[in-house]
Amino acid sequence: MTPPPFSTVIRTASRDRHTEAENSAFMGDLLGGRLGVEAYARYTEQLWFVYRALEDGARALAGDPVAGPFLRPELFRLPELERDLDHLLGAGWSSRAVPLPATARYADRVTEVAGGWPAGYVAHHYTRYLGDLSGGQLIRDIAEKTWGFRRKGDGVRFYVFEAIPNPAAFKREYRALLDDLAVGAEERERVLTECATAFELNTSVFADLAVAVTGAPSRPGPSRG
Ligand code: 1FH
Repeated sequence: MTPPPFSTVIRTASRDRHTEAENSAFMGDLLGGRLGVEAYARYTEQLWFVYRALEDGARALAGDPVAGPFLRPELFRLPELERDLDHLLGAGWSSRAVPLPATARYADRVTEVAGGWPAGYVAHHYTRYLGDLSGGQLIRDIAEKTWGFRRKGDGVRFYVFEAIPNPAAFKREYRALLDDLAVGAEERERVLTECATAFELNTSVFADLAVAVTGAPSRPGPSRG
């Protein structure tokens, strides 16, 4: 029996934690239109810390045999996030931006693996960028309708991959890179664990955001199966 390709293994292994993140109360409230644009701005600000770590890490890993093939410039989000934040928070936002505790832990972990464990970095890269290319499009659609951003304009540029005209084809190529990840079986297991950590860190950021934005701890979200 041929084992399933690693892209399938990683996807299956992440499924439950994906549902958990998707059902976080903060995201439900945000996308259900129950929170104001300040909450969306705060969320976007937190993403900036995460992508700064991811993309500073990418620079450090260029040419690495394991992580190098994943570092496609068309994925980089930092310039788009910065334009969105100029719009959402006004000029000078970067001197006022503060990472929530979970965001700081998340960014620190990304920086740590970027500096010492390329395959671990790939786990974080996959969790964010493949997610952005998938569910991110739904988030953009709702954000445009809820807070009136211009279609694909300032405020939602983070979700627009101008240099990826065909996300489905891009994701296929990306999964092929995962299948060929240049590490052995034991390290692949550790990559799965790091992926779970990446999802948990995202869920923790949402929990911190719930407190920061609504003052109330995150209650369990509605189960959507
Ligand atoms: Fe997602 N995601 N995701 N997602 N997602 C899909 C695939 C991935 C949402 C929908 C989808 C997050 C959030 C949300 C990943 C990571 C993350 C797909 C495509 C859909 C429809 C499934 C398919 O191809 O069959 C929605 C809706 C979300 C918010 C409400 C967050 C938690 C990301 C992690 C950081 C990844 C890695 C994939 C690719 C799987 C694969 O291997 O194909 C989300 C939740 C965003 C809460 C913000 C807040």
